Amino acid sequence: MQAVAQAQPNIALIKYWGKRDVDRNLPAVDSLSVTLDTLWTWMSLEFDARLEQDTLDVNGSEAPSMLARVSHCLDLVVGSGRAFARVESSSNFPIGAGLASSASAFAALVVAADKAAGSGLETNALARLAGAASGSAARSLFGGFVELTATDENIEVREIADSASWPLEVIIAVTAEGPKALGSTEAMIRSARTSPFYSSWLEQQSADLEIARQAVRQRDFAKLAAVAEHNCLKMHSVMWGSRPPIVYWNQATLACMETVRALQADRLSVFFTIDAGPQLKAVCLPEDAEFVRAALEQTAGVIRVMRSGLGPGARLLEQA
Ligand code: 2P0
Repeated sequence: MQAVAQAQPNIALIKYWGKRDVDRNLPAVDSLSVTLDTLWTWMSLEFDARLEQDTLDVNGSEAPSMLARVSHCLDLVVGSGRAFARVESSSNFPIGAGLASSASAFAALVVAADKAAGSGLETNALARLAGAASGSAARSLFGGFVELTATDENIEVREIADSASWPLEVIIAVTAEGPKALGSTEAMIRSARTSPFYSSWLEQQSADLEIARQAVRQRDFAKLAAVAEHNCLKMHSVMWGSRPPIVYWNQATLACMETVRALQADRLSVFFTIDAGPQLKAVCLPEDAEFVRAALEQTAGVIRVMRSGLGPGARLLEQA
């Protein structure tokens, strides 16, 4: 009745933005991501018949605002007639700030719940349950390069290349540490309702995804860089065109983009991507990673940088 799991966040190179079914949280578009290794969330879970309700601790403090989402996810994995659970999570990176903390949290949660309840679900079934809680969490069930495809019925998630087969590095420039003002779910719904660019976003996604898939297959860094930056800026254009506008960037985000442009002019193999928050993620080849890290660290407004390789999907941890 007890289990501990670990999962890492993932960074989308071809982005998920928009929902085809808000109630079931089914993405409107397919996406492609890389799973990280040095950033993690640990999730410890125990079902206990003596509890009168679920309890949730995040990094050592009670987190009542997130409890309903966690309880709903447990109902989906185990069934609503389950015993209540004591859930404790800890992460070694900021939560709610555009660093995909919900992805690693819900991926770890479904793995721990499945084990503690003895459900024995397959990875794709767990990915679907994690995705119902947070769309991007489905991708953190898998490692390396991960593709998520969505239909009106469901999602399919698969690893298209493992982390060792193309060991890219990701440098994360943290430019603000507080939680973001507008959550992704609300922002996606607003984009779909009000952005004049939303329909073209939907139309072009499969073409972007095909180019990215080929780039991964061919280990073609320049090709991946071009399509990933294009897809990222297109997603943010959809947000900027929404009413009221959704702008997650700050001055330091733009300064980091200029740093990446300067590194590219110096022929380093690096590109940027930015999610629903002000942090910039630079993806690069391992031989350039230290230069990229140092340049971003020296960029005006950067609070700190984190460096990660690519890693495995969510998994159980041995218990002490
Ligand atoms: C992604 N993002 O593909 C995109 C790019 C942010 C920008 O998935 O509404 O927490 O809970 O399904 O997964 C962040 O949103 O959204 C996200 P919900 P989620 O990584």
